[in-house]
Amino acid sequence: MSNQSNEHVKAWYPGHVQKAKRQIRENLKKIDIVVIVLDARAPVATTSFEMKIFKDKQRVFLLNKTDLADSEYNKKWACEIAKLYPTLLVNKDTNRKELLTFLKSIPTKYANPRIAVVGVPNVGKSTIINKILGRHKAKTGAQPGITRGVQWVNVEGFTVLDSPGILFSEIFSKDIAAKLLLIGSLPIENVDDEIFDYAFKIYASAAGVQKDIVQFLEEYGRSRGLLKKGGQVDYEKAKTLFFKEVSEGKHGRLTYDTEFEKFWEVLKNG
Ligand SMILES: Nc1nc2c(ncn2[C@@H]2O[C@H](COP(=O)(O)OP(=O)(O)OP(=O)(O)O)[C@@H](O)[C@H]2O)c(=O)[nH]1
Ligand SMILES: [Mg+2]
Repeated sequence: MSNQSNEHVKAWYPGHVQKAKRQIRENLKKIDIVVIVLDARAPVATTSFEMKIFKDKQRVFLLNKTDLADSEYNKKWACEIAKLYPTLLVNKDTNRKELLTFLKSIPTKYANPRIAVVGVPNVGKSTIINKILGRHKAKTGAQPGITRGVQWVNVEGFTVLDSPGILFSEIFSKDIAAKLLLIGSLPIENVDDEIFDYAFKIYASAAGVQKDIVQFLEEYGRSRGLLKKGGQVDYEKAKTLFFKEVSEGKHGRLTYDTEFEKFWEVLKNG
């Protein structure tokens, strides 16, 4: 297959995801600061979306789900991205004060900057927005939305868009698709076996697993009792459960993207 293809990824994202992508475009003019949420396990794959729409905005990065990624790589990635952009390592347990202090430190010419949180599916955007909003939950005291269903909320010196911009690439490489699968950003039912095999290799290499996917799922399926009537392993069930568990960090803290130059390349070309 070509390196720029989604032929192995079917169906594509559902309507609400398409809608969120549209909303961010409609609100673009109003946004001063774009908070781009990446998954710390795959900072390159999660940067793979149309970044150029934000080219004249102040961009900052949150490397989220650090609890699921390799701690040494977390530090390395934060240092790398911080060379050009304000960057913070976060996870679901990061306290609100730390997050707000970071947001307040962002250079901006606006007195009350308008902030939007964006990223590919499932990187933790809603969790982060809720943390920023704190008790200022959407609706109470909110200004009317620019777009129906979207509201700007005043929070301690910022105006925050209360729903995330979901972005995704229309076209991406097999490598990126596999990594998005490993972190739970691409629905399992949407990818074909070639991506599963490729994703397993990436996982195995990061985790130091020597087996191939067939051997591995055979043992895994048996150990979980995922068997068919005749007693053979139910390969489909084993595969689905295994990749779900990997994406939830149940098979170790692993970082799949380890090449810094690729990040800058994707950012430049996106
Ligand atoms: N382990 C871990 N899980 C997290 C973290 N942040 C979010 N999650 C979990 O990841 C899942 C997705 O989080 P959301 O905040 O809904 O992510 P989202 O980007 O808004 O997802 P979409 O709206 O579907 O695009 C949820 O199950 C969260 O509980 C984190 O830092 N660590
Ligand atoms: Mg969400």
